[in-house]
Amino acid sequence: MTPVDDSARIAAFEARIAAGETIEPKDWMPERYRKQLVRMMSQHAHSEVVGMLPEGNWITRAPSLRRKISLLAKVQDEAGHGLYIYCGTETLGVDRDDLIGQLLAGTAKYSSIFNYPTLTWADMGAIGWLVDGAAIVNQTALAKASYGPYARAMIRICKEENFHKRQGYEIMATLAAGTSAQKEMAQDALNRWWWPSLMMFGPSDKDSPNSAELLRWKVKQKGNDELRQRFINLTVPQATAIGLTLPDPALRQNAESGDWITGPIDWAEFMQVISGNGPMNRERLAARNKAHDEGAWVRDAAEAYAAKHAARRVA
Ligand code: FAQ
Repeated sequence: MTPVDDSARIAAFEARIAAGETIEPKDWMPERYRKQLVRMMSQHAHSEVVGMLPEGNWITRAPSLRRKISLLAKVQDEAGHGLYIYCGTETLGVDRDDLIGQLLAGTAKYSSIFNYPTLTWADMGAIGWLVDGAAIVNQTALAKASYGPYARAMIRICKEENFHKRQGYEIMATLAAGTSAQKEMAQDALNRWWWPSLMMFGPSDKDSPNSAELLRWKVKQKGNDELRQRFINLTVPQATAIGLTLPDPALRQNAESGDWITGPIDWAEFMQVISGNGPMNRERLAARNKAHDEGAWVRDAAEAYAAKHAARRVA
């Protein structure tokens, strides 16, 4: 078979991207663009779904009815985010079952952050404040991504993440203004979640194999380091405002740029976590597999219901 010459189509596609146009599912796109989107969007969807586990763990132990309702709503929102993004991924011609199969088999990536344990109630505050806070910084940029279904999903998701961040920050502020034991609990949670939150943005640009291509195709609007810096600059004054200290003796402000400069990030720890050896990787995958197995009857029932209705329509 003679290889197809796509150079004219690629040039037209890149001109559309350069002009700021949005690419839609039925538009022609280079296979590599499609693959990159499937990779990134499926990892993102998996992260939302696995991300329910660390917080789901505390729903039954929330300290009041109000806290329980907020946490329950937040965890349900994360399930919804997973669904939107899996649907978005299906517009690229992949089967959701295949993606979920990869997650359950441990061959797909999901965000490193969800492989850390939630040890105290203050961790619910730290996750909302820092993890959702980092997700908002990252996803506000993705809301302008060149692929329409992904960008549109991000707009709605960011609105919900804003509520998540506020409920987390409020938990932290309340604990930090409480008894000395409560303040200590909040500080301990911040100490454990700060560095993993910075790792959420991915490796430094110089070690990020996908960034250049994704930036060129305007899937990513900004590099990993720039988004991380934005998150740090937003978060340092928030910690100070509630009397907590970031666990970084090297943290200092650059007088010229105003940027807060952190000490070195432990990228060896990050590599361990994303290769399956973080503190909770095995537990998270086991929990997802258990939930999937226990939900088999729901999938069977939904299929039987759909088949019954399809048969009625034919009759
Ligand atoms: N964890 O070349 P890059 C949330 C991998 S949602 C694990 O820089 P890229 C909401 C990367 O995949 C959180 N792996 O990659 C919530 C690649 O591996 P591959 C999820 C990571 O794609 C809150 C390799 O390293 N958000 O939190 C990570 O250009 C609370 C090289 O990296 C998204 O997924 C990591 N942190 O940039 C839910 C946002 N970082 O695939 C519940 C969308 C990098 O080549 C509770 N994704 N890797 O084998 C993105 O913005 C990007 O994909 C990055 C990575 C920035 C994550």
